Amino acid sequence: MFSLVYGLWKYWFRKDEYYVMILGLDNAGKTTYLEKCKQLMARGYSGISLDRISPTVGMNVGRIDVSTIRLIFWDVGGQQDLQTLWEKYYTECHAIIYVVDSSDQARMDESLHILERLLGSDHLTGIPVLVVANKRDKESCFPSSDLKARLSFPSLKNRDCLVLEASAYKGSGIQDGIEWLVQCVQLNSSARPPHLREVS
Ligand code: G3D
Ligand code: MG
Repeated sequence: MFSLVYGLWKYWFRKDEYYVMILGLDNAGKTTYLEKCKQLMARGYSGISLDRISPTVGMNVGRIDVSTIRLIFWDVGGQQDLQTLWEKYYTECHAIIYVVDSSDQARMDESLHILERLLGSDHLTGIPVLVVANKRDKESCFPSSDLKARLSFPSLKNRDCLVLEASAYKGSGIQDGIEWLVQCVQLNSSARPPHLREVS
């Protein structure tokens, strides 16, 4: 009897874990985005001042519970020498958040080229991608319609993709994106099943 009740308890309280990579060029706002996500959506997390975030060396990990599922975020540094690390995580990840600095027209080509190349990986076939047009609070932004118009490359076909304007700094456009992502990873779970985290 005890083992039956214990088994049910574990079943009810287990969480499906999905891994989400936060990628993009250095300075796009990835770490600020992750920090703001946690501040807005992680229960009991008070957070740090966004002005204290320094360039990422290696990787930051964050965690958010949304109803019965847990999202584990990997914010991997975007500097050129760190981009080679990204592919080590492709086989494990369930979704990608790709952050673009929409106030940096000069690096838009470079950013989109990298997005196209990474989505061309066989290990990421069908994986949903949320493209975050970040820093919308800045006056010097290019319109996100420019970005959308350029997102027509073949590796974006046959996957869920959403372009969303956001300001990681102000916190706008963050929750909508995460809620969309939650739906996508669940819909895609037969192709890429979650990891099950049992309560011990
Ligand atoms: P990264 O992790 O992609 O390398 P960071 O980027 O999160 O470290 O952010 C790089 C810089 O962009 C930081 O400024 C950060 O405050 C700023 N930033 C991030 N998101 C936004 C945003 O939505 N709006 C504005 N205005 N700035 C943002 P510093 O000055 O510390 O380099
Ligand atoms: Mg960073």
